[in-house]
Amino acid sequence: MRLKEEELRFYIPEPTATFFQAPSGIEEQPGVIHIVGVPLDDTVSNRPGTRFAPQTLRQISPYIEYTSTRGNIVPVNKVVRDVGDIVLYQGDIEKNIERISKAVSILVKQNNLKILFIGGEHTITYAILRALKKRTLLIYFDAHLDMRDEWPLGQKLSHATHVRRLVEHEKDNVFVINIGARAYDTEEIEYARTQKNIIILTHSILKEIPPGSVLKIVRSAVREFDPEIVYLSIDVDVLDPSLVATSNPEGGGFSYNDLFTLLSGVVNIVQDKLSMVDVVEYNPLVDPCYATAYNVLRIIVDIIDLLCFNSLS
Ligand SMILES: [Mn+2]
Repeated sequence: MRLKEEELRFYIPEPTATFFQAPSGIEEQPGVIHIVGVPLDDTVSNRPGTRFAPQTLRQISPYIEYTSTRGNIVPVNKVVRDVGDIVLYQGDIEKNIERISKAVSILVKQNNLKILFIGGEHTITYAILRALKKRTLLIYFDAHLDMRDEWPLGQKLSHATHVRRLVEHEKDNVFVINIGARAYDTEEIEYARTQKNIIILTHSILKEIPPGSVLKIVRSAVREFDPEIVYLSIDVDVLDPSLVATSNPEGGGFSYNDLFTLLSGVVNIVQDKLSMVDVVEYNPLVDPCYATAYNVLRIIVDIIDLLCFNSLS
């Protein structure tokens, strides 16, 4: 690897086990997806435990079949490299945001590196995007808007406020699309509706319009905003709580098929500019017998398939 390995390894030590038992490290080949665990769990207001997600998913990952929802068998050894988990200082959110941003800025010195981040709580998205310093379109699947001004009251930066902080900080340099929100309060939805660089496609809107119309909205936002990069974030609580255990579950969510239809459509639209994705908020501590980890791993296999299959065929 051309990166300064020593500099990177201060933040991300070599993993002892790897996702899908794929090789560790960094490989600058087109089509290779680098997995980075970000076990941030500092501001979770309901049920803590997301910090254990990267390790748990890594341990279970060799036992699944790598067949994607599209029916492709993903050659994980060829297309996946596990970089490891960013070491964080439990309980120190400011310091941890800084450490995540620093690790990401070292990684992105390498042009066009494709990275799949595994959270951790959703606040990792804020830390990662702050490091990119590019005109960015953020598309996030989430049961929540994460646009409160403070949550809990008095706390400015948390899993429930990070998208608002991002918009405030990056201003015209960021455009945000939420897909699937079904749990929000008056203050945050009013905020979202009054910002020119935010589109919200709530769960109730999605019930009224077909997936093709949703994708049309995404396509025209991409055309009008013309981002340098697109960043995709999947908060797994967009799925119904019967399908995945999370820190902040909300009833009445997406089926896997609902998610996959929109996810694959979005990736298809933004593919050229998409090099980073995160999957956040899975919580193994509320997942007895790891019954729902397999749905999170399916999301991960599907993303790898969607991101790299074109370059393999
Ligand atoms: Mn979220």
